[in-house]
Amino acid sequence: MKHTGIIRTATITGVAAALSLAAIVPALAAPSTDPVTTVADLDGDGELETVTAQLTGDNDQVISATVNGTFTSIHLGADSYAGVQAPRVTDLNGDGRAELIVTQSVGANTTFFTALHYDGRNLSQVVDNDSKPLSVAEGGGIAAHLGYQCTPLEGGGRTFETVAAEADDISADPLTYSGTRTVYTLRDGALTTQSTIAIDHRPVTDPVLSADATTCAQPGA
Ligand SMILES: [Ca+2]
Ligand SMILES: [Ca+2]
Repeated sequence: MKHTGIIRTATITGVAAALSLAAIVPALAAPSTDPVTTVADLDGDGELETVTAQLTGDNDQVISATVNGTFTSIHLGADSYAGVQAPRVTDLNGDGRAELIVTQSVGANTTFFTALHYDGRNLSQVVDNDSKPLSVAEGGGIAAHLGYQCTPLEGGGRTFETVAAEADDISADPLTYSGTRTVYTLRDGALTTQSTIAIDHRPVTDPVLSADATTCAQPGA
């Protein structure tokens, strides 16, 4: 009898394990649609606003905030499989008003982002030199070196810099990368290229490949 009792217990444990596995699998296939939040000073008045990101549909998210009592929101592409992440709170030009770096797609090695700015009334996408919404990549694994960084300007403000380089030979030791570092200034939500620096067979330790995203953080946010 005792022996049977042990088997029964083991079977029940096995069923419970199977059930909990079954509960995890659908959660991966359909990420939570619960909102995620962060805080940012969107209008630069010293008061933090709550910023919310929520998955609203197939590969669609809405980013929203209330600034001085006025609600603003914008729909952006999202990665339904990965779910939404709270936007990164940055100040890409150092003017005291936050820009939001928003995750749009998540790959095995590389994540793609776009950026939002607050124009005094609405959230809108930061655009590049060609008036196209900014898309910036981070990561790249070994085959590529991708990211962004901000650099303080003498006299105030910051430049926003993107790095996009590919490994010259992924079997080389040390690895070297070639590509481009692009230096931008941001004004009224539009980026202007200040310089384009060629990266030519440089090791990842070279400052020209530096891509420390934390340098773009909004102080105090
Ligand atoms: Ca504010
Ligand atoms: Ca700013």
